[in-house]
Amino acid sequence: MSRDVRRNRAQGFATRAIHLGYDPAEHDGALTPPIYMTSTYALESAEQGAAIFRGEEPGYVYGRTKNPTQAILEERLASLEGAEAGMTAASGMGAISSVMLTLLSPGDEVVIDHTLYGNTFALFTQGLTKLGITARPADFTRPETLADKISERTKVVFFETPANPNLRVIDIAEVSRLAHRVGAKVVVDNTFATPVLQRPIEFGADIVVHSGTKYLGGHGDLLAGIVVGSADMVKQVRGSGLRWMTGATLSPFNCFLMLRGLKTLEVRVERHAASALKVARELERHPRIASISYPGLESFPQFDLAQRQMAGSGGGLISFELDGGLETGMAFMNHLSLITRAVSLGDAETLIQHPASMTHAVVSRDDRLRHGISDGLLRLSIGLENVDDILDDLDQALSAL
Ligand code: 4LM
Repeated sequence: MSRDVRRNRAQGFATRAIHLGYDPAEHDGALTPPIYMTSTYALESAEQGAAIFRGEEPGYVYGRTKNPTQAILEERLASLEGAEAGMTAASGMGAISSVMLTLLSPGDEVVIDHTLYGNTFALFTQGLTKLGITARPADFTRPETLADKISERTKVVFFETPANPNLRVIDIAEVSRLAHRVGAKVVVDNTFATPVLQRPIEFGADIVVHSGTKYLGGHGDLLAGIVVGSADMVKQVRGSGLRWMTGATLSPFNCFLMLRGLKTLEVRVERHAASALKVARELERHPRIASISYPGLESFPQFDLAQRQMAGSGGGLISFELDGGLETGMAFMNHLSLITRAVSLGDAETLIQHPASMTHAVVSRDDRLRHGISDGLLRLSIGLENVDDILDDLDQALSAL
């Protein structure tokens, strides 16, 4: 197959997720991309090595910044997100911190949505503050309140949509418009929606990050992070953030696992979302459910925005609270048998976790309550099992209360 076919960005999402960036003819016909398990590269001559180091010749010199298995994955991910270029990292936190350490300097300000994955919130409010960078949390679901927070000192505006763990949805186009008025870079964490449902760059974002540990890997067997954006931006993040600030490189073996996961990303996400909608509708009807948040339910406060921004889908996650709050929630989790008590999400297995004591334990109780993360909130990541079995397990655990 010719190289051009392997670089055809006009092809459909699933086709690119399987083929883009790889030509078997360049690898002895191997159908699956080889894992280049090497830390360093033999240079043809001292002069050639120096030229590659200077950036005057293409080529590989050392595995912390570049590897051929990584390069296939990065090109594929960039295409799926509609970006010019991509970079992989050792974890979602490695990706986010590589970006922030590239873009920010002492004295700069970051405006962040107040609902973020717990450790991301900690990076901004406890980590980067040590370097003289100020984080200003705001409620991004009400963009009109952002005018007070965004100023000439704002270099980055960061949010997740849907947000972890309560699935609030943020208007990417509107927030990007406000941020760009002061020249701030808009960085969106697209972990929950995946590029199957939402491509933030199409709505005006500058950089998209992911925890590739979740849907992109999809099988609960790897940690990974992703950064995509303009070629120039990704070059900067690779050349400083990744190369000499974090060193958070993704191993070639995990690149192979993620390339394998990507082949089924579209069918998996469609199935996760179809099952999640069924489960959300059932839970919403149940008398023991005090509140439920699922972007695909008509009762979701930002239903119209979610439909518009997420290709008419609600995604694969549901958050809810039982009557009786925390105590009932804990008992319910312990009654489950098929559904696994575990943090993380986007795996084949349906997972349930308690944000206040698990993913968001690093956030103070005051902050959590202010951000709509109540003590009793539970987060369910709908897996790929038969949906009737997921429903049966939820039903028996609710009946046992
Ligand atoms: C969890 N999340 O929620 P690594 N961005 C988002 C995330 O949900 C996460 C990360 C970044 C969970 C982990 C235990 C929206 C993580 C961080 O875990 O560093 O790949 O990604 O259950």
